[in-house]
Amino acid sequence: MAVAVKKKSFLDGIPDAPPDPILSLRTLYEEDPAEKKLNVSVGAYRTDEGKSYVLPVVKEVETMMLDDPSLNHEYLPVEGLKEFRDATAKLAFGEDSLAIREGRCVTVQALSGTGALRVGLEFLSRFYAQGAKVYIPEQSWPLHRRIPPLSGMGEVGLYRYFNADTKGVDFTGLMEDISHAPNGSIIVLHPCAHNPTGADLSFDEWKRLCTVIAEKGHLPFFDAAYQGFATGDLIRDRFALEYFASQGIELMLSQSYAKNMGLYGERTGALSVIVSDKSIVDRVLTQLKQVIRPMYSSPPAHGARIAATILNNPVLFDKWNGELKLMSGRILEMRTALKLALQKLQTPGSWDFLEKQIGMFSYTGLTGPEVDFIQEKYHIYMMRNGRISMAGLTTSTVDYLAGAMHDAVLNAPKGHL
Ligand code: KET
Repeated sequence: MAVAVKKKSFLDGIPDAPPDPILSLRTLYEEDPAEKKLNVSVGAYRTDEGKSYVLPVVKEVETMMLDDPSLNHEYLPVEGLKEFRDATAKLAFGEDSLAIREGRCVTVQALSGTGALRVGLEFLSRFYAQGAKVYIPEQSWPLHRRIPPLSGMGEVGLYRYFNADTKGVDFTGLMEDISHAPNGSIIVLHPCAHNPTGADLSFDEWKRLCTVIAEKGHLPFFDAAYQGFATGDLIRDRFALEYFASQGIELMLSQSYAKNMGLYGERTGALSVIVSDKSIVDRVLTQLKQVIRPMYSSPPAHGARIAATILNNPVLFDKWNGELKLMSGRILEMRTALKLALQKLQTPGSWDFLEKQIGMFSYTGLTGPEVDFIQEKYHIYMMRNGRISMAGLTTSTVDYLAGAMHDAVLNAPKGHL
């Protein structure tokens, strides 16, 4: 017999949590009974048939793994799979990276990019100068704003990033803000395929930024979620990482294999810390393990094994490169197709920028009311800041999206709310 309940639930006053600006759209899309609908919200690659995609090279490795008697389901160490940790640092900083050769780079496996950011920021909250602020671009992935306070780093500061007129990087504004931030601030940077704007710094701008960061004693924290997805070239896309590391600067890096290997749900990623002095490295590693162990104990093995196999085998690595070129190439085709479709409709505005933006997303400039209008009338789901995942678009859906955008630009309520 149940005991008599005398009081209300201790959760009685629990408020509703605000919906996630990206992930909630998937639920809305799935629940939408409309026959014609489209989801271009989350940054996940789809084939031209609109299907999610397992990279052939990943499938090949998984097939090999099935028959590999040496594999088991034991725990990985707290810091993750050694073969993966070593290879992922080289992918980011280069095979010949001085920092790696000098033993100044510490890498731990993490729960994909998000987990790496979280572990990295918790680590900084314990050991970085008290009161230092984390700066993120004014336009950024929403979790960049949320993770630092939850990790004990306080509210973030913002630096200017995007020029809405040129649809490119506001490099003057960015440099001003980074040089006015208090010395020793933590600067979150997207090394390529900036999310959501698709606007990246040029190589020359990265070099100039590196000089200012060094002069100010800032700590750059790179978030690399799209290596290989910006240009299709893993080496070109790591320019900023390789360059900063080569300048002897201390830095942090989160890496994700969600997009570039399509390992979204396998939570495959890494956190690296480059320090100036080799003698600190062991202590950094033990303290990173102290952050990880009570958080989730140890990372998942499957994705790390796949990534390690691909990264360490030249034949598989080449196949992966080819597949990255195909994926990023399809995204480029969608950019051109959307631009042409809008131009054909004579939608007001210039749409050339769609081709200039880089990576998975287009930052269309559509306003909140225009996005709402499109969602309501056309059942097309995109982020309310006007971000579209180009990877979610297909040859057969481009015209539908262009038509909806055209209608919205002409007929949606004006304003920015
Ligand atoms: N950093 C950036 C810049 C990023 O866009 C994402 C994911 C991540 C990190 C984290 O990815 P992870 O799956 O933890 O490795 N962005 C897409 C998905 C998401 O929001 O979770 C997105 O912007 O749609």
